[in-house]
This record gives sequence, C-alpha cells and structure tokens, in this order.
Amino acid sequence: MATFLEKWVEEIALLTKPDKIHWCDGSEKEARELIKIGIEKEKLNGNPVFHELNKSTYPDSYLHRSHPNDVARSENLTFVCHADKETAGPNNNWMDPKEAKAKMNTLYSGCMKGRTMYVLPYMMGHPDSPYAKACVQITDSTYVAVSMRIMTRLSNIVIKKIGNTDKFVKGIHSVGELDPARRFVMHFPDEGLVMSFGSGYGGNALLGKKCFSLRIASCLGLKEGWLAEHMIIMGIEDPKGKIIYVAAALPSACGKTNLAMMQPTIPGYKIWTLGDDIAWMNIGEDGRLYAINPEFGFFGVASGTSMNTNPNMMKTLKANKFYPTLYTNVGLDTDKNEPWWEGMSEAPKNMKDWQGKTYDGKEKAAHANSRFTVSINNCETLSKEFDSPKGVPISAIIFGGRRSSLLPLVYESKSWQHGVFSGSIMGSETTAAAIHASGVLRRDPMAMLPFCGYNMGDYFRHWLNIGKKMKNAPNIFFVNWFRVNEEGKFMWPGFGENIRVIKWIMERVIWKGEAVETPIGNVPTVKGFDTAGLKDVPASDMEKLFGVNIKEWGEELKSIEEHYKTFGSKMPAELKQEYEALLKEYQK
Ligand code: OXD
Ligand code: MN
Repeated sequence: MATFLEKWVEEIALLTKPDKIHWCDGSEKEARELIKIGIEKEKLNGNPVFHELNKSTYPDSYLHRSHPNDVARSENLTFVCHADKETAGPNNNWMDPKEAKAKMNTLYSGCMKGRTMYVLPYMMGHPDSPYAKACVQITDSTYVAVSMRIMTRLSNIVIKKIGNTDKFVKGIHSVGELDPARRFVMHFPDEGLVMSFGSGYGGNALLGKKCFSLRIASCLGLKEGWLAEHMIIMGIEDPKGKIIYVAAALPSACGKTNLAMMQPTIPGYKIWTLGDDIAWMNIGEDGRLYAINPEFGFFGVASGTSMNTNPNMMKTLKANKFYPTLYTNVGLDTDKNEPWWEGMSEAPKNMKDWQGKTYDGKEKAAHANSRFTVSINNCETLSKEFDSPKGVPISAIIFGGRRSSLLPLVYESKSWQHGVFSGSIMGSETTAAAIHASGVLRRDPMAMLPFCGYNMGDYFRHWLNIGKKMKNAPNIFFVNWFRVNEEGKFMWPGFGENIRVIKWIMERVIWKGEAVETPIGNVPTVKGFDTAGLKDVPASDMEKLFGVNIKEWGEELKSIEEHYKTFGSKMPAELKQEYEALLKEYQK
C-alpha cells in the first residue's frame, strides 16, 4: 500500500509530468552525481548549471550563474494565502487559496516534461529535537537539490520518520521558464504547503528557508505558542569561561552574519556560532526561552565578505569538510579559476563577470546579491551546542538597525513590553547598494516585515503574550553601529570591535553592569564601557555614541505614529501606551 507521501508525490508527478522521479537519500555520492549532471547535462540560460572551480585552492567548490532576471527574492510575487485578507495583514500580499492553487496548478501542468523530478526529504532542526519539523520538497533543479542538502538535514531517514502520516510540510518547486511574468511563491499556512514556480533563486526556491522556516513557521508558532524569528543565534564566552547565548535580529546590510561569526578584539572573549539567519524559540520547562537554528548551512551574501569583515566566514568557505560549497553570481578569475567578488581583494587581471561576460571594470564583477552556500559544519567557531535537541537558553535578544542619528550605539529596554516596542519600531536607512533611494528610513519590525506569515498586529500581540508566559525573560537590547558625527563619518569602527557592546550586554545580563536611564532605555556610561585598546574613537565621540536627546525625536515620533496606523485596530494597546509615554517625554 502506498503511503500518504508516495501518493502525494504521484499526484504531483501526474500534474507536472517529469521524465524521471529521483528520491534523494542525502548521501555525498548522490550529491556528486547531481553535480556531474549539472556540469555535463543540465543547462540554465544556455550555460551548464555548475562550473567546477580550482580543485587545489577551492576544492569541492562550484560556480553557478542564475538567470540575470532571477537574482533576489521576489517580494512582489510572494503571497500568503490565508482564508481571508485580514489574517495576512497589510504586511503581506494576499490571494484567495482556491484562486492561488488554480493559478499554480495551471503553471505546473506538464512543466517537468523532459526533466527529472527530485524528491527531497529533509528536517528543519535536529531530528531528535522536539521542535524539529519533517518536510519534503519536490524540485526539478539540480542546483536546488544540491543547495537543499547543504542548507537542511536532508536524508532518507526522514521518510521513515514521516511513515504513513501526513505530518510533513510540503513544498513544490519548478524553475519553469524563469519568466518573471510566470513567477510566484505561494504559501498556504493552513495546509503547511508552499508552491513556487519560475525562479531558481535561494529565497524563492529553497523552500525550507524563508518560505517554511519563517512564513509558515511563524503561523505555526502563533498557533502553538512559540516564535519563528529572522535572527542569528550565538554564544558569548568571557575570559573566565562563562557562556551566555543571545539571539539577534538585524535588517539586511547591518552586518548580521558578521556578528554571528565575529572575531572579537578583546582578548579572552570568544563568539560561538549557532546560526546566521533563523531562530525557532520555545519556552522550556524551566520557563526560559530556548532557541534552535533549524538550518544546516549558510546562504550568505558574498559581496563585501573578506578577511577584514568576516575572517571566520572566509575560513569556513575554504574548510572543505562537508561537500560541496557553491558560489552563485560571483565573478570568475579566469587565470586561476577562482571565485572573486568586490571587497574580497584587489581585482584579478582577467575575469568573467557574474553573467559570464568578459569583465571590463565598468560594472561590478559579482552581483551585489551574489551568494555562497556552505555547510555550517565547516565553521570553526560552530558552538558545540549546535545539535542540542532542546536548544540553548537565550539570555538576551538584540534588535538593531542602520540609523545615522537619534539611536545610541546600544540601549537596553526597560521591560519585555518596552523591548517589544523597540522591536516594533525598528527601521533601517537604505544604503546606496539597495534599489531604494539612499538614506530613506524603512521600518522593518523585528527584521520580519517580508517574512511574517500573518498580520503583524497579531504578531506584536503574540510577542507580548510570550513575554507573559516566560520566567526569566531575556533582556531586550537595541544596537546601532551606524551613527555618524557632524562630518557624516561613522563614529563606531564595528566588526570585531562590536565585542565591546556585546560585553556590556553580557555584563547587564549577569550582574547589572553600569548604565544610565534615558527616555528610550538604559545606555552605558563611558566609564562602565570597555574602551581599553580601542583605537580611532575620541572620548568626545564615545559621549556622542551613547547620547540620547529626546528633543530631536519630533519627526521620528510622527513617523512611528504613521507606522502604527498601518496595523489599524490590530495594534496592541500596550505598544500604543509605550508610544504615548515616549511622546510625553518629548513634550515635557
Ligand atoms: C536573506 C534575507 O537572504 O534576509 O537572508 O534576504
Ligand atoms: Mn535573512
């Protein structure tokens, strides 16, 4: 008798009509076979799917060039299909589930003719974790199949785990014709189903990542009483060997991955990496918040990654313990057959750009969103708790943003509710690298705006409720590495020096280290903040970095009011009260 899973695969095969069906087992042998197919047979936009890089300097590493129209997440083509629009909220595109299914079924009809359908059974989270989820993705792309093996725990053991039940999250993916007019990423939270068509880009096609582990999982978390967050997880070890764990949410272009893998400048401090993108957080039996990283790899932005900005990632990329490492849309040094991107080193003499054209130095060699896909097991600073089924207890939650003024280098919220307020008003100024105008503030609450699978007003309420259920709730902090002085220069050096901020956070958590109260929360005193050996930051800038002047908050308060209005009656009264309290301080 066929199992529920087998029947489902059969049903999708009848619709999509592949030439072959391949059930993946997750072995290295299989990954090598898939890469060989990608080098020798499968084509994308006329190019082979994989190009093998220099065997001695970049062993087991492959270059992939995507279609030039398919280089990033397609937020405008991403839908969350709840039964009604209000549940999806103003933060999501919504389509009626029946209409969305009909649209996708039309696109899927016969789309795998002449292709192989890969069935990928995988776990998000360690299989022994009570918080892990079994999933199956169908795809017709070897790039996606190989990437999923790096990014998730992909194994045929998951098929046994699922047995003859329907308890698994389903994903259907086909690259289609890579035509943006026929591209959609549809989520069906009530069914635990994602349907994606027309894109091979990671965020649209690796369905375990943003689609399941954030959009669908956030809906599961609301129902089941936990949090699925766009957060890194890291351990901080002090010179005495004491370790605390923190989770941090930063919008893009704020150094999130660099923070998760930081090489501290203060002797004796160590950062232990657990995750660079997603945290699932449950309340444990002791009433504390425990986090697991459901992923198994890094899908990180290559451009700008270097021995200066993230030496640990550069080492991870060369570690070559777990097969293979992929590079997508980077430049190619044609003399050395090595990947290259802006920021890595001096530009090589002879190069192909990310589209395979001869590099002429006019445009960028690597796409701004060029990526690497590498196993987390290659990371030297991986925490020994990474596989812990119950996760790690979180002592502090860090929010952050890119703000040139107003917000100090770091502040601590006054309470859980006040911390939720600081997360709900989180925003970042856009950089020149983004498509948006430079310097424009975009609100991105908890860095979850594109990833919360339901109405954000309900999401804020969920955060407040979680706070009420915990004993020893984590302290909530806010960081801003990007404050500028009168000349418009960044005052804080960032990167490895950020350990000084992390150290202060650790001291606040453990023994209530020195701080002063301000209307927005507690900030460090210059005296109580470790500046020993810190170069290039004059004492006067240290004062400015911690400065809070509520009289400058007029525009900001108006903008927060506007932001809150978008969530209408769903906006929790407690957060409006926090806003009113801040407004009063301004009006004093
Ligand atoms: C990512 C993102 O790719 O947040 O991680 O966009
Ligand atoms: Mn992310």
